[in-house]
Amino acid sequence: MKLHGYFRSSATWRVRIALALKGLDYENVFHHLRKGEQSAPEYLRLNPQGLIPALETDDGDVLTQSLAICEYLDEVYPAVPLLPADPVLRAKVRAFSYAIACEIHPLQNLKILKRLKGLGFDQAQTDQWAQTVIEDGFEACEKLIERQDGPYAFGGSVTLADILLVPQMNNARRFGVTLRWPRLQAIEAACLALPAFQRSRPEAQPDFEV
Ligand SMILES: N[C@@H](CCC(=O)N[C@@H](CS)C(=O)NCC(=O)O)C(=O)O
Repeated sequence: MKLHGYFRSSATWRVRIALALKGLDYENVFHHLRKGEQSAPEYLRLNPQGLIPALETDDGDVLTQSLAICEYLDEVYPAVPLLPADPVLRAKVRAFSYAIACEIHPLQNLKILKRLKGLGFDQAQTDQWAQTVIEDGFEACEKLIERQDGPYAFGGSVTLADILLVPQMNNARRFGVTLRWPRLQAIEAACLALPAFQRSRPEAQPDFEV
């Protein structure tokens, strides 16, 4: 498999965690987001959305959208499942994951922040925008799991919810959000104690830059 990504991309990071949890080997293809390489014609042939990640499978199919990729990996490589067997719990794990992937992350994505700047926002205002989006989203995420046991978001096994949370916590720090969600912070700490999460951090990637 080939993973098209970028060290800092939180959507790519999700897929790196899923691959690492399942112990799968893959090749990296890096696309420098700040240099706009996600919009190069060769990459747009793989993903017409001009977003990373994309995963080229062993059979030569190209998959896009990190959640769809994680669920594909879970179906094809079911060892170390990323979703609980119970349908209600599975729906809750997906709901938590979508709260991040559909309601927080897209609003603070590079292209949205660039558009805001194009409309006249300065750096402080775009940072404020991103902070508010993340704070509102995390406030809800903390409540979504208040009745769940730890150490992970949904009990004693890592799920898709944890895979979504850890990269988003890093985005929160990058935008200067003061973290004030004890449960989310405890989950992040528990996840980062695992080798699969450690190996998937941006700092551990070959294309990492300060
Ligand atoms: N919903 C997509 C989001 C993908 C996405 O937004 N990727 C970001 C990097 S984390 C990107 O490529 N941004 C490029 C841009 O905004 O121009 C997914 O989960 O794969």
